[in-house]
Amino acid sequence: MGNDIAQAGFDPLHPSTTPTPIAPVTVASNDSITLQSDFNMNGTVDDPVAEGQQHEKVIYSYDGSKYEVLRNGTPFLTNVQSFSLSYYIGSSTTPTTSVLSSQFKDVRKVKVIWTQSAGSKTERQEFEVAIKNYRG
Ligand SMILES: [Ca+2]
Repeated sequence: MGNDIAQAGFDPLHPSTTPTPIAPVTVASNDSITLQSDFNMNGTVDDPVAEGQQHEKVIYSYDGSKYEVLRNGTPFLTNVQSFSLSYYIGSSTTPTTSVLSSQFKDVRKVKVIWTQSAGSKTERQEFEVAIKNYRG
């Protein structure tokens, strides 16, 4: 998941801000994120991709009723008791869970927190990932 976030916005055919490069993030909510890139370097985000190619659109979402985090519809984490995403916008040093669509291009870093249970144990994971292809 960290790699998917870090690589989002990979778009070597659009190195400057004109024409507009591919936005790394197109959905940024508290329990779901959609990332996109141009890994096969054909200038567009392919969804679906050809067989054997890396997904260019990646969606992580939390299904609380099943305690699962899905990656493109396939279970990625199970026994997940809580899952939350928050976002650093532009130069802000405080993450927010409320991102306007006009701010998606300004998502600079993503904070991920989840708790997972196994028997009587609960494990908490927390990390932040910078979007390496952030262009603001
Ligand atoms: Ca592509």
